[in-house]
Amino acid sequence: DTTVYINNRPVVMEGERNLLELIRKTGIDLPTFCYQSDLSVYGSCRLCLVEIEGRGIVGSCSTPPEAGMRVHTHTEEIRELRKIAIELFLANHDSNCPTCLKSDDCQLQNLARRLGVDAVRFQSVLVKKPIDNSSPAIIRDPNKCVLCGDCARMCSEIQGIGAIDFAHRGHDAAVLPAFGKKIGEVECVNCGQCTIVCPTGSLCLKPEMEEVWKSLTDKQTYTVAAIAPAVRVAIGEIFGMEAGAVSTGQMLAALKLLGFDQVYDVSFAADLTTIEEGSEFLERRSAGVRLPHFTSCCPAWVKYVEHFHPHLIGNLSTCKSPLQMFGALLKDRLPDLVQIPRERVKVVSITPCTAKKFEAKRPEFTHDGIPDIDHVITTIELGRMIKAAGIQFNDLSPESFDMPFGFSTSAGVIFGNSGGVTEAVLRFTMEKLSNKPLAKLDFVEVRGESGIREASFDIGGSTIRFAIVHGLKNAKMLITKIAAGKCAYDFVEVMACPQGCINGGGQPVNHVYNYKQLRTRGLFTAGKMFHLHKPQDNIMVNECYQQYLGDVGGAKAQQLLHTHYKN
Ligand code: HC1
Ligand code: SF4
Repeated sequence: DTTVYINNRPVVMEGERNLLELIRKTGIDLPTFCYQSDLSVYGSCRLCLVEIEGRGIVGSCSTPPEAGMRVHTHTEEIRELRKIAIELFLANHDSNCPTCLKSDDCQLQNLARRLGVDAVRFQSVLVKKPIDNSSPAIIRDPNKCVLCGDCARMCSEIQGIGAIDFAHRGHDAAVLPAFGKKIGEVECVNCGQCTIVCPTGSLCLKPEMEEVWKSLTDKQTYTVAAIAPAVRVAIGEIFGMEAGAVSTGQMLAALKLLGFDQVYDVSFAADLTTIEEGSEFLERRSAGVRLPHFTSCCPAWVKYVEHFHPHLIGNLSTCKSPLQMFGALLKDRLPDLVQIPRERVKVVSITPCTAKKFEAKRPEFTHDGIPDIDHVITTIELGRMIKAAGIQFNDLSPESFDMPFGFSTSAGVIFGNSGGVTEAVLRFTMEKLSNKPLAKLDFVEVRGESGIREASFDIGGSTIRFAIVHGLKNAKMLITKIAAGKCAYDFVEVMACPQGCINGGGQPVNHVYNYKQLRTRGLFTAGKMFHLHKPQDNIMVNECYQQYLGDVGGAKAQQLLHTHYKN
C-alpha cells in the first residue's frame, strides 16, 4: 500500500522524500523558513510541524512518509506552536519593516500575517549588532537573521564556497563569515544567491538606486541605460506577471518615463563578445594554447578562479564581459555621436546580477578615475524605481531600444541562460570553420538543466569538445576531473548562478517551483522575435567594426574590449 492520510484524505506516495513534499502535493503550502528543495534538509525552524496519529508532533521536512500514516496539518496545538515560533523570531528581530529592503518579499512578515500573529507575547531580547556593509554587492544585517541556515547551505552546497556559516551556540548562535571577518573580507564571490534564499532582510543586495536617481534628475548628465539580457524575462514578475513573461517593450517605456536619455541592449555587446571571444577561441585552438578556454563573462566565476584556482587565470578568455565591453565602448564612442563631453555621460547597467556591482568597481574597468559603468542596479531595484515613480507598468504601451546600440540578434539575448554563450559561440565558430552558411541555428545539444553538460561537434575532420557548467560547486567538480585527466574540453562555459543569469541574485524572488525553466523559455521566446540569429549577422556590430573598431581582435578592440586578470 502507498497511501498516506493527510487531514483524513487519502494521498498516494510517488517517491516524495519527506512528508512536507507529500503535503505540498495535496495543495497545502506548509510554512517553513529552512526548507529549500535544492538544499539539504536542516529542520531548524519548526514551522512545518504536523501531528502523526500515534507518534505526536514532528517536523514534516525531516520525516519520510510511510504507508498508512495519518497526518494532521493544522490542529489547535500546531497552530499555537507555529504562532509561538513566529513570536519568538519577532522578539529577536529588528522589526523596522517599512524601511527594510526585503519588505516586499519577507517571509517572516508574510507568515506572521498568514498565521494570524497579531501581538508578540514575549519581551524583545534583541541585542543590536552592527550591520555589515563591507561588500560591494550585498548587505548583511545580523539583527534580522532567523538562523534557518539557508544562506550557508546555498553558499557551500551549491556554490562550494562556504563564505558564511554557523558560529557559537545557544543564544549566541549566529550565521557569520569565517574568523569574525566581514563579508567583504572573505572569499564571497558576490553571486547574491544567499540573498535569494534568505527569508528575511538579513541578507540583501546592496542598492544603488539613489545614485541613479541623482543622475536622472541632474540636467547636466546624459544618462544611458544598458539592459542585460535576462532582465526582460523577470521584471514583469514584480508587476504580477507570470515568471518568464517577456516584457521588454513595457520595460523600455518605463525607462524612458524614468528619464533615461538612451536605452540600449547589452545583447548588442553580447554579439560583439561572441565575435571577439569566438575568434580568440579559434586562435587558441589552432595554436593549441591556453586550453580549455574558459568563458569570463560571469564576474562571480572570475573572482572564484582568482581565489581558488589562480593557475587557471590564463585560461580565462581575455574578453571583458559584454557589460564591461559595452561600458568601455559607450564611454569612448557616445560622446562623439551625441556631442556631449565624456564626463557628462553616465552609463547605468541594469542587470539580474549582484556581482556586476563588484565587477564595475574593479580597477581594470576604470580609466582616468572614471568607471566605464557608473552604476549598477538590479531587476529588483529597477522595479522599485518604477514603483516609486508611480509608473503603471502594466498599462504602458511598448517602446523599442534606441539605435545603434539597441540592435541585437537572438544569439545575444540567449546569453542570459546557462548554455547561451556556448550556443552563440557555436553559431559563430561553426559557420566560420565550415565557410558556408549554417545548416541549423539551434544547438539543442548544449541546452538543458543539468549542472554539468557536455557536447562535441565534428568539423573539418576534427572534434570540438564543449562543457557547460552552472553553480560553482559544479565548476569545482569539473576542474578537479579535468586536472585528474578524467575529461578534456576545448571550451568551457561557467555561470555561477544555477541556470545562469535568469536566476541571478538581483532577480525578484519567485516561489513558483519551475520559475527558472519559465524564465529560460521566455528568453528563447524573446529571441524568436528577432530578425537575425547569428552574431556575425548583427549589422550594427559590423558597422561598428567598419567605422570605428577596425579588425576583430585588432589594436582598438584589444584596448576597449579585452583585459587581463592578474593573480
Ligand atoms: Fe548576464 Fe552577460 S548574460 S553575464 O548573466 O554575459 O548580468 O542577463 O548582462 O555582461 O550579455 C548578467 C544577463 C549579462 C554580461 C551579457
Ligand atoms: Fe556565498 Fe554568493 Fe552569498 Fe557570497 S554572495 S556569501 S558567495 S552565496
